[in-house]
Amino acid sequence: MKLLLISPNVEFLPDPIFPLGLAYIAAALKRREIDHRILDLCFVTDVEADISAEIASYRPDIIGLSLRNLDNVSYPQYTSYLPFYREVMDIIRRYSDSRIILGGSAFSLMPQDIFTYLDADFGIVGEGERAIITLLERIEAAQKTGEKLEKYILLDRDVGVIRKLDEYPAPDRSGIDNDAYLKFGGMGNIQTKRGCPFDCIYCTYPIIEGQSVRLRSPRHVCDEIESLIDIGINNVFIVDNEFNFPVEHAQFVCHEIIRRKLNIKWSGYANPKFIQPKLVALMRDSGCTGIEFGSDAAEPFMLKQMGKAFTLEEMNRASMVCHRSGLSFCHSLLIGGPGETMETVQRTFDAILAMSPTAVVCMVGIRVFPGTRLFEIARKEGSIQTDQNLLEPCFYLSPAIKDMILPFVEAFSKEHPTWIFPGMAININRTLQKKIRRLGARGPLWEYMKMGQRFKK
Ligand code: B12
Ligand code: SF4
Repeated sequence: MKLLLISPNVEFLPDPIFPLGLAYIAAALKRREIDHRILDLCFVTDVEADISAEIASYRPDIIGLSLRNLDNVSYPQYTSYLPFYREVMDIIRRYSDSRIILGGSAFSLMPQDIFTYLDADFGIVGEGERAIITLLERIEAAQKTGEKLEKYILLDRDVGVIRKLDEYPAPDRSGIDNDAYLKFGGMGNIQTKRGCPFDCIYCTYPIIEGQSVRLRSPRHVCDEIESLIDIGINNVFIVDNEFNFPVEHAQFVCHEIIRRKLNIKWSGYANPKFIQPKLVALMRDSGCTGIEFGSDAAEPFMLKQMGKAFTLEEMNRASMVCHRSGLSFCHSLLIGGPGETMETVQRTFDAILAMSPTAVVCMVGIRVFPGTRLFEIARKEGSIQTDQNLLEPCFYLSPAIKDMILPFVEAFSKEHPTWIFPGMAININRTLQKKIRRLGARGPLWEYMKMGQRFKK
């Protein structure tokens, strides 16, 4: 059986992102010696020509599509990627009668709706390494008996989550243009664990990866880093939901990087609650150039409303620890949650300014996803209907700030050039990104906000 894996993620902001999920699927197929190829559409100029050529030369039996993003979760400048995915599906159908499998984080968020919208044959919810093998075995068995397999979606609970991540191979990055991601995206990526046990009201990460934390051993993580260095990738984003939880795991990974003297620079997400001077020193010494706190707010009432497990004091302390150890840090904010007022916004902005971060990434309005507590709140308040199609843009924005927040942010941003507002294209756009990357700058763009300002001037 021949499988063509396609990555249709062509989003370039904040950076083009290496399709890590697809590389994990490729590794699982390779281990089973299943014939497969990868077609990454990110840097392709003529999508139809590339898809049709690949289908003509490879003649796949099955095509797998990795749907990473559903939309840009940004308000008011919202972009849905679904119409492009639909275009890709139409092109595939025009040139091939292969059956099509959907997977990826976007698919896992609203599987039934996306399955219907794209009219696929099969879908896999959740992590795909084990599930893809199960599905291919079923397809093969049906082919042998001549049974016609109906369209269906394989749920994560059908195959169970992978408890021991080390038992699965590291991502297979061959077949993907790693150099292009380093050049245009500034970094590669790596995962050291899966799952998040916290319960922030809007967050989809525990839905996608589950709530139980499953760790890779530092040995496996560092073996993978070594293989990245071998192919010239010397800067990575650690895609874990929160790198510094559990603290011991983070420490072990840093220790192993230091012990092996791996020449790698890295960045990732962190939780202010688990920031300790000893850990931050280890992070810095192992090559960390910057961390991004998923803070959302900086005001006691709103932190509670958003379901955050840390306090304003812990945010202040974490910021101080970063300053003292010379580590760049960024706070990302989500403005407009339940109960937000212009007073709470002002208090959050004032508190963040006092923490003096390297940069701030601020979203206004919160994309609502099914399965989250915010979805239930919005439904109870009547701001979304039970049968509403959530593939369409749907943002929660507290009624008390709805009419005032955008002009307020616009004015505020003029005085604060290191604050990025992606939903309003303030202090981030393709031109600025290209200029920064052209200088060979690696790592997340927010680390270069000061340089970006010089370009703007
Ligand atoms: C790290 C991260 C980032 C980093 C990436 C840094 C980097 N260099 O890698 C940054 C901050 C840059 C980022 C940016 C964005 N992100 Co982001 N990001 C994540 C995060 C936390 C992890 C993604 C990851 O790498 N996971 C690890 C890989 C291995 O998992 P995976 O891709 O899900 O793959 C598994 C399965 O899905 C499945 N699978 C994958 N492909 C396939 C294919 C087939 C055929 C099958 C069967 C299975 C399968 O198997 C894989 C292995 O188990 C996720 C949230 C999450 N926890 O998933 C959000 C997430 C993917 N991001 C999201 C979004 C929206 C964005 C942005 C659009 C936000 C913005 N406006 O800037 C941009 C888009 C950037 C781009 N060019 O694509 C959304 C996407 C869904 C949605 N809501 O649309 C997510 C899910 C978060 C959310 N808000 O819900 N992101
Ligand atoms: S925001 Fe961070 S801590 Fe909260 S649930 Fe999501 S991943 Fe977990």
